[in-house]
Amino acid sequence: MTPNNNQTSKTPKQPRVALVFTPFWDAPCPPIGISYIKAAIKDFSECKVFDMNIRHGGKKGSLNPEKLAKEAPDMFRKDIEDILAFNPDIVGFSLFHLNYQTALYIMKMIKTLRPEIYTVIGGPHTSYVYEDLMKTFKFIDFCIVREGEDAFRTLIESIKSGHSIAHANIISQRKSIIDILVGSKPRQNQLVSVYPDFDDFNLDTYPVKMLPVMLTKGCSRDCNFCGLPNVFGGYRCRSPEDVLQEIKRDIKTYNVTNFMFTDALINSNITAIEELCDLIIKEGLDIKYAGEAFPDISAKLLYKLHKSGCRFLWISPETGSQRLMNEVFNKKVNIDRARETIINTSNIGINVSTWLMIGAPSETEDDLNQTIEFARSIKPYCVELVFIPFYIFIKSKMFREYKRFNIKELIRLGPFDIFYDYISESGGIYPFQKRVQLAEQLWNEFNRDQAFIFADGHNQDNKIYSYSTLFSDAFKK
Ligand code: B12
Ligand code: SF4
Repeated sequence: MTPNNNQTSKTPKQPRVALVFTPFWDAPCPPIGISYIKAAIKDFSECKVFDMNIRHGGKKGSLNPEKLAKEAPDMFRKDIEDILAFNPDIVGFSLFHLNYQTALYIMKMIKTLRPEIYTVIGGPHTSYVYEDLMKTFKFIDFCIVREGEDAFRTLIESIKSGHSIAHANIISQRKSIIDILVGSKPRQNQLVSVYPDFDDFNLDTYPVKMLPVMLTKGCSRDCNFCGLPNVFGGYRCRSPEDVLQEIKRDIKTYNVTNFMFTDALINSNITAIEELCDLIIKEGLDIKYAGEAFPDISAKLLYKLHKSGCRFLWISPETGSQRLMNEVFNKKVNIDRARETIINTSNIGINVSTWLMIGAPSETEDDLNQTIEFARSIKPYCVELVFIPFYIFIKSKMFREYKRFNIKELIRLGPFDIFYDYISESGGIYPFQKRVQLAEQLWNEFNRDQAFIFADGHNQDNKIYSYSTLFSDAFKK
């Protein structure tokens, strides 16, 4: 391993790894992804997590690329100094749609100032667009796609030893170290889990004192508009007992009683979630938690969820049109059942946020009216109704097989974006900006005093969208 320039007298026995989460992300609590990565490598590295996002106030300062180029040097100088002061051998970045631009800027600066440091990218945005990122940015040494625990360990071993170790999730521009990367080694549901490590976060600085936790990984469904099944795949469910132990650890170690389940769907495995609720109730844990649920929840499960502390659920059928649901979305939701679920959930005392998509391919005025009608029928039962302009998500079934959905052409919204506009042979609302306007109009009609979720940073009234307040309100009850 090449020693750092300013390590004059001693070379550390362990590689020093900085894990960085950059702005601007509307994060109510610490990120779980890099916390898992830290847990996976801390036995053989000196690892420190830098949550720059919270330091810069989450989404508050959201920047477009032009503003970023102008303001970044001053804005991020101190962050870069802090990362370099840690004297890392490797710096890993967690890339999401909302923060990849700042990550690229900071990585480039680090590489310019200290070329010997290895730069690594991981996270969902990496997994979706790594081909473009690796082709374009030579300052990225390694890219880790999908789950990073095993792959990042392997990479550190390789860097340490200077030998190539094959792993299907690692992509390299440093061919001298790793040239052939083959063989898949997905992380399996293990009996003894490694719990995420939150030691480097000051939990009192987050909008809600809350920790993320998860029961399942990947998604059990296969919606046509979603990239997740194709990219992350490998749906697994942890043992409810293991999740309970992690929650108890969090209560004891971090003095936290609020949790956010980061599962794609908290109720994808009914037996497991019921068992977890039973365990929480039996242990008498006084916790409150939030999550995302498939829009079909039985009365029995709702009762258990509420009794065990669930106070907030995203429940999103995506549309009010059964035709769109069946022919285009394939989320396999019955709209009437979804309405009933939302009403029952609210009535039992769990806050509901529902997200609906506007302007899917082939969407007619009649479909749109059904979605608006659906929204009206559930409005009294939702703490917010979010209208999302429809886009084609990279690597989704709709993206890969677009002709099957009567789409003539896909138009990328930005160079490294995951979202595409489309030109359809059979209707839909075009172009994308029109869908944004429509979504904003509906948002303003239906919502409380919050800026539209798609507004870039502050809107003209200096308001900003933040779902953090939804949690703090929900957890009071
Ligand atoms: C919970 C969730 C939400 C919640 C809360 C998110 C939050 N801000 O905390 C809500 C519902 C609000 C939400 C909203 C949105 N979300 Co969301 N969400 C998720 C979900 C279901 C879980 C995320 C999670 O915590 N996963 C568990 C952790 C362990 O996984 P992970 O972070 O990916 O980390 C692993 C790997 O990525 C990798 N890794 C991560 N970082 C690093 C770093 C290094 C160095 C290495 C080596 C590896 C590595 O290893 C980790 C461990 O295995 C994911 C889907 C999913 N199942 O992952 C989507 C997901 C993150 N969301 C996504 C999107 C697009 C959105 C929205 C923009 C949707 C929209 N249309 O508006 C909004 C953004 C809203 C906002 N302002 O934040 C996309 C992101 C795609 C991208 N390119 O970034 C995802 C991946 C879903 C998808 N469709 O594929 N989301
Ligand atoms: S949209 Fe949600 S339920 Fe459908 S595949 Fe994606 S993560 Fe799963």
